[in-house]
Amino acid sequence: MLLASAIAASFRQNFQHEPLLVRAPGRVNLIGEHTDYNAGYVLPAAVDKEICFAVGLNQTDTIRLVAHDLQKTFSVAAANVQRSNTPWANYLLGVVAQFQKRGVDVPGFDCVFGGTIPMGAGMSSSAAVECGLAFALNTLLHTHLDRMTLAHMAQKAEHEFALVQCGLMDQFASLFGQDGQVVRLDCRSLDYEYFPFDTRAAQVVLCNSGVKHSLASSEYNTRRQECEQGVAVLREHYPQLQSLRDATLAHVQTHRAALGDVVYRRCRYVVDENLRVEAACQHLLAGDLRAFGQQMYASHAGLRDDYQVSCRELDVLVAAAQQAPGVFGARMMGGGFGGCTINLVAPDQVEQFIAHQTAAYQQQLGLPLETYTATIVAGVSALEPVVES
Ligand code: GAF
Repeated sequence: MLLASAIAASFRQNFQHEPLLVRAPGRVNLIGEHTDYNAGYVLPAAVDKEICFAVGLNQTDTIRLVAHDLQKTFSVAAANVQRSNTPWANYLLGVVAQFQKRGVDVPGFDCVFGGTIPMGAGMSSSAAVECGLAFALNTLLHTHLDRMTLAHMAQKAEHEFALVQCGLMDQFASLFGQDGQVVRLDCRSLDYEYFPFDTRAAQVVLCNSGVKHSLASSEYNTRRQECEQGVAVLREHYPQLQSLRDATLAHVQTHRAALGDVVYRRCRYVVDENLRVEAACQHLLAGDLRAFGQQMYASHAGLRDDYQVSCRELDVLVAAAQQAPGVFGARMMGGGFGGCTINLVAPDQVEQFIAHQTAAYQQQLGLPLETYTATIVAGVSALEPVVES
């Protein structure tokens, strides 16, 4: 509530009226990486690193935004919302544009936002920003859009204003998270299923490499194109194949030469990773965290060797985790090229694990390590008004 109080206070100070308060969580992903835009499976959860919003209509034609953490402001006429040169504002403007595209007349509003999701850590701070504002506007403008529609609008905002051709996972996780549950999403049918995650058996610990490579978004878009190339080649032989979700290992191996080495590897990774999500969910249901963890290590190897989105720092952290006490599994998480590793650790070994990882990172790369123990929480919600004392 401390964060919400600070954001509410900043709103009142800047704008002298009462806001709606909304919280939007970041996410972890246990397994199923780069599968969402291939119509495959993902297994994310919303976590207790959040962005808090204070938003209120201001009876003018102007949208006024305050990035609390950056101490920056931005304003624009509501009738003139377009992609700007201010990256942080684009996530919000992109959401406004989606409402406008649906024919909603968005009036002037004020918004202060800030939070605890580390930037560039692969925990989807951008999706939380998009989803939080989408939820707030949906409430204030009485547009009654359902959460799946809001998730798609937030994803489109990312495509059109941040220029990253992301899948739906991050926005879905931020909006559909449930306390203590991970959720498997079928990114084609949009069916989803919650699985209880027993924190007495394992804790989710994130190791932040502190690395954010500038090529992350360009390489992300390239991976997406490579997958599409793979689909185009395979479809010549299997006309019913819509996406890599429909491909089998036999398909990609049979047409390896036509795919070419790079695209072949990308396809192989996606096919394997979808199988791993299925297997991992069975292990989770059976309470077999060791077997679940083996799928995580295999996922990391695929991301490193076939999909080629890892980096030295992430590889060092995963290799160190394999030697650490009490670890069931570890892998890089999110788009790649930096950010966090996700680790499943026996609760009574978390302290030793963190000490082990910190020492290994320092010894091998001379770098400091930030770690977070994540709690799985509910998705985006409104908060009770914070009364000033
Ligand atoms: C990023 C994207 F935003 C997601 O849609 C997903 O593709 C992920 O990278 C990789 O699994 O977080």
